Amino acid sequence: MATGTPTLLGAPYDLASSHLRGPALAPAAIRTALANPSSNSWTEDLLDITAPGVLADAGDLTFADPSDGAAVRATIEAGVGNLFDRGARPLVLGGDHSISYPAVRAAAARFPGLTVLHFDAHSDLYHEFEGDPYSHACPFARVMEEGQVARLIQIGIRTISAHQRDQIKRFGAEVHEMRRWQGPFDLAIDGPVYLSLDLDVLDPAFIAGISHPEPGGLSVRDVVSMLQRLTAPLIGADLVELNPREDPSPRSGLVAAKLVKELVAAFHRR
Ligand SMILES: [Mn+2]
Repeated sequence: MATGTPTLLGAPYDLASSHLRGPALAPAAIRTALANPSSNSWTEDLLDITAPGVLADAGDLTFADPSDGAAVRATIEAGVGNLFDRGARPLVLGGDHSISYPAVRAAAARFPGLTVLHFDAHSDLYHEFEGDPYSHACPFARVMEEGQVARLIQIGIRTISAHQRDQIKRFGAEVHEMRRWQGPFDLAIDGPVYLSLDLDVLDPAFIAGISHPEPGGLSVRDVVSMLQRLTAPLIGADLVELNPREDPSPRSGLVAAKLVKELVAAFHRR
């Protein structure tokens, strides 16, 4: 099941962002960072991501009319579904976090019993945000309403409101709040996993190029360690919310690229 080549797919879309534009620039910035000679192409457990069969790149999705959110979501769901149907394992580069709803839909339709493993400062479970049910603050509410996902596990959360607390209960989300963080741990997950990684799970000390910096977060090493301890079969993933406009240096892109590399390693572990 979880054997296809991890394959990058850019979703350069940020019109569902509630605060700042910029994540549409992220797929290009992450590819540039992956090729930056400041580092090499090896993961920490000695996988060369430029070797044949380790990581493919399907390029970026194109959105004929980015102002048509329904069409954008349909394009993402079809593009991710197409990769699954070709036997690949998509690694979607957002984009803002709204892209995860259509991406998870494509995954859940093909993998019964799917667990969504979600790293984020935010639960992204708003029923609607500023009138938009497809805002980047809402993707996991839409996912859970459809009942196609077995488990939603959230890690790094530190912005729960009363409404989101109610949504967490309503959907049975398993939330590992940042206030109780005691270091990286093993996750017991049976069955296929889709991993959604919002870069703002990181403490702003580690990354400037994000739209919603939330103090009190994880270190890069914490996230890398969680990825390295993941043994459940990964069938797909996304990495979202890099905002290159918020960091004129290459450093935030390099953080994203580091996490892409360790995600690729996690894909190959099973
Ligand atoms: Mn977030």
